[in-house]
Amino acid sequence: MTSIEQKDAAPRRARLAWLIWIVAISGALALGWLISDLVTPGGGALLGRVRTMAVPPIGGPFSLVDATGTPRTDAEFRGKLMLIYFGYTHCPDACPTALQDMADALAKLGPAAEQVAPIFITIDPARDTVPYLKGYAEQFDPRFVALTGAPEQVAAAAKVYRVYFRKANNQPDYLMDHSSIVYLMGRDGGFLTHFTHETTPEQMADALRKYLR
Ligand SMILES: [Cu+2]
Repeated sequence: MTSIEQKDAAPRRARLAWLIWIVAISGALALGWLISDLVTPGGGALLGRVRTMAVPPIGGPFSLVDATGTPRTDAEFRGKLMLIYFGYTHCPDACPTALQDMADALAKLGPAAEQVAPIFITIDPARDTVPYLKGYAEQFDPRFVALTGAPEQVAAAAKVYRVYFRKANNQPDYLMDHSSIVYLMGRDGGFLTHFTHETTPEQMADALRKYLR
């Protein structure tokens, strides 16, 4: 060790001690802030901000075509609850089950079901053209609005609902891999809750009743 390095050692130790001190103080302040935020009635502003950042909104605009060939957008459903499912008509299992559950839930609501718009959006527009779509969702409930569109329109709708879909293979009678979630959207179009295959029609109806007038 040279004499110059020895001279530097003492100030360096002092700087290090100072740095540790600053880090410790900052950490304590941050922890105090977080704790005071957490004990704030209603959850705390910081926690709310973190939650908002972690969960971007589900849903948004779509511009599609129904089974009669009429253009339809999300905007026309304002004032109603939207019960939305993305699937495809050739689906052997998940889609028929989900659509039947939705229909059964609506049936349990009786006349109040008119406040709910059940919507089926295909993620297989290549096969689910307007004429093909006609009659499919109606089998489950005649109130179903079945929607298709150009591949880009369908992809855009699926994207805002964060629905994953992909061709499972390249056979002529291919299957689609897709997320299978029933979304309940509010009268303002905002996300309220979602249902999975674990949800029974009774549970779905109970959840819907909370938002009925
Ligand atoms: Cu399916």
